[in-house]
Amino acid sequence: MTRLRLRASNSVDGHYKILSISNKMFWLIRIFTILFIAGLPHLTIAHDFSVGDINIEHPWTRATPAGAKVAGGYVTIENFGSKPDRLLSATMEASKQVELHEMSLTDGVMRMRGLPNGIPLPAGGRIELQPGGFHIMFLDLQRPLKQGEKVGGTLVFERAGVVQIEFQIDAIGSQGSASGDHQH
Ligand SMILES: [Cu+2]
Repeated sequence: MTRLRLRASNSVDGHYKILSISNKMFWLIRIFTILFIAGLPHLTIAHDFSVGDINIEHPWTRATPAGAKVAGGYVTIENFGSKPDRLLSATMEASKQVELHEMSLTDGVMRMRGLPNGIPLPAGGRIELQPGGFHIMFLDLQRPLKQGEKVGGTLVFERAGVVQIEFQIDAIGSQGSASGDHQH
């Protein structure tokens, strides 16, 4: 009875308007659900690159606010070879200057130092560049990095040579899978 009265008190137009909105919402939700599920592999399965015996897993950095000049880059690198290698340097399209750095906690103070000799990569070994530890340092950003975009770059290895990669831009404040912070 209540429903009948409600319908009777609404104009036919009003009733259909409500229906059509909820139909649109229904389709929007369906489309977003499909897009979300379709997008999941990209979110959960890292993007990988390789060169020779070296596998490069999920290079990423953070979105930056307008005017920011520096950012840290992170990646996991595995050496499947029987000989040691070394990450010598890196480049990134949006930064004129890029260095390899290490953050470490010394006497309760986080310190950062440049690694002009690169980062050693033992045979069969794995190094993780992550917030609070080894990282790639973008020192002269030419533009803000936007969440969701991918920015090209390279990693240069002593043995394996140069490999083209893409840095995925995650949210401002993202910590990746690691804990600790990287303040600049
Ligand atoms: Cu740094």
